[in-house]
This record gives sequence, structure tokens and C-alpha cells, in this order.
Amino acid sequence: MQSTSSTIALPVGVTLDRYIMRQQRDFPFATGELSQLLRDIALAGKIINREINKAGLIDVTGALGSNNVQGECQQKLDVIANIRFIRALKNGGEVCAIISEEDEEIIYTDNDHAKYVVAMDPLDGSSNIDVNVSIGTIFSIYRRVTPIGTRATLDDFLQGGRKQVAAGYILYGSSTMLVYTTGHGVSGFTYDHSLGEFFLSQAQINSPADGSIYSCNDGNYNEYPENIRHYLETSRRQGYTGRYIGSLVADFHRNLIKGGIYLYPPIPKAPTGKLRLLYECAPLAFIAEQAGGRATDGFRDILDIEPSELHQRTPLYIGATKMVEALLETV
Ligand code: AHM
Ligand code: MG
Repeated sequence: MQSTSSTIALPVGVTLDRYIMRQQRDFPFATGELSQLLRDIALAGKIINREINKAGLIDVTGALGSNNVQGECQQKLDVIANIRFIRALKNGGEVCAIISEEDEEIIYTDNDHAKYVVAMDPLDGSSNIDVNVSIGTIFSIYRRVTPIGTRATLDDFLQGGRKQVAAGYILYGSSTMLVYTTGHGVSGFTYDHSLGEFFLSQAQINSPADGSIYSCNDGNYNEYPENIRHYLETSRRQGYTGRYIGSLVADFHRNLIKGGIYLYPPIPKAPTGKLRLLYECAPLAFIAEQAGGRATDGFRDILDIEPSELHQRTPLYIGATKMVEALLETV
């Protein structure tokens, strides 16, 4: 996917704010609401990043179980991230409703005049949260389909992935990165803690067409469908490298940059896959495609799946185009 002319013109090192403003100028009828929403998401990311960075201190200082400055009881990081994200989006005013991995039902923001809805996993990689391993936030933005001024409904969220207006993730890793797309290529921003700003570090991320990394939970190997076991055996014979962090964002990001495939097939305890379509798979599929990669559930492109439930799960095979295509040939 080619970047727009203005994207190319912007040098690595500009701030996220300036980048967003510049992108907005390319769309004469843009109202600035999406730009503001992206800034709100970046702000939420900075706040979550701060919370993650002091994670160990929660126990050290004995704060667990006590109240913080807002009078909230200290909670696990994924719950804190959820609260912070929702608060940032509510205060920003550009979102009429949110769905989150942490909440069963739609969350209303009381901004019925806003035209966007957000689906998010505020802190993905639950098994890595307490052990100082990379984790991430995933978000997906849709334009609502119900009339502005009314209460958002399920229909606003049950849109196919191709309807996404923007999607991205924040990776809390060896550095904190925000990667997003609005459908004009993929850009990456790195957070400078000392300045409290995201700076453009990759103006256009193009994923390698092929690669030699496969990422899956090897402990589930015997439970995988036969064709997936066959694909993995072939990959091993070809000398591919197995890399699995167990945080989708981190595994996806590594493969996006280096070339690889991430697999979460159906298994007996998760017969339709483990990962959630709306706030894990569809946003990463949008980014993968925009970077030149592919994402499938084994039969359809992830972006072509019409969702029927908010927390719907799907198998996921995502990454370098040639690797995903080789896997599809085994079906
Ligand atoms: P979570 O939403 O509970 O964090 O689960 C999603 C995570 C992904 O980040 C990761 O790729 C996968 O689950 C790991 O699952 P498993 O431990 O079954 O390999
Ligand atoms: Mg998750």
C-alpha cells in the first residue's frame, strides 16, 4: 500500500499531533473529529504507559487494595487501563459508544452527537501483564450507522472490518510505540518519555512479502487441525524460527517488521478460536493489509467477516502474504 504524498513529505521525527494535523489537511471536508479522536487515543496510551511503568511499585508501596487519588481502589492493570481509556474517550467527546474486552455490554459515553464508535482491547496479553513482558492496546474506529443524536446500538459495532475508519495498537515494549492506519498506509510513532510525546519513527511500514518466523502456542500443537500441523511441520523442516511472546500485539508487531506469520487456530477448548474479531483481529487485519500483508480465518479474509456478536471469536492467521497464502493452500 502506497502512502499519500503528504505522508512521504513528513520527516521522521515530527510529533504525532503535527502528523495528524497534516493528514487532516489532505481531506478538504474533514471536520477534525477523527483527528481529535486519534489524539484522545494517544493520550489514553500515554496514561496507560505510565500505569504500566509503575506496575511493580503497586505492590512495593503497598498500594494494592488502597484508594488512589480519584478515590478508586487500586485494581489490576487491565482494569485500570480500561477505566483510563474509557475516561479519555468520554472526555474527548468524539465517541458515542465503546465496546471493550473488559465489558460485556456497550459502554455509552453520553455524547450521542458524536459520529464514531470505538472497539478496543485496553490491555491485551493478560498472561504477561504481571511479569514485565510486552503487552499492548488495540483499537478500531467505525463511523456509526445509526442517526447522529440518537443512542448508538449494536448495529454501529457489527460492521465488517472493511468499514473501519482507522485502527491501531500501542505496544508497551522495550519502547512504547503507537502504530495506526486510516487506510492510507501504516505509520509508527515512538514515545519519548522525557518529552511526553509520540514522534514519527516509521513513516510507512511495509511488511516483507515473505518471512521465516512462525508464532503460535506450541503447547496446543496436538490439538490443532491437521492442515495446520502439516503447515507447521513443513515450516520446521524449512528451518523457520518459532517465536511466541503470547502477547498478540508484540507477536504481530515483530512479524510485521521482520516477516512472519501468527497463528491462533481453533482448538477443542476454543472451537471458534480464542481471539476476538472486533477489537483484536479486525484492527490488526486492517493494519496487516495496509502494510502489504494478509489476515484470514482459514477461509475468508478477516476483513470480510460480517460480525454477529460483540465479543465474537475467530481463528486468526495473519502476517506476511506469502506465508498466509502457503497456509491457505493446506486447507
Ligand atoms: P487476552 O485478551 O486474555 O489477553 O488473550 C489474548 C492473548 C493474546 O495476546 C495472545 O496472543 C494469546 O491470547 C495467547 O493465548 P495463549 O496463552 O492461549 O497462547
Ligand atoms: Mg485481549
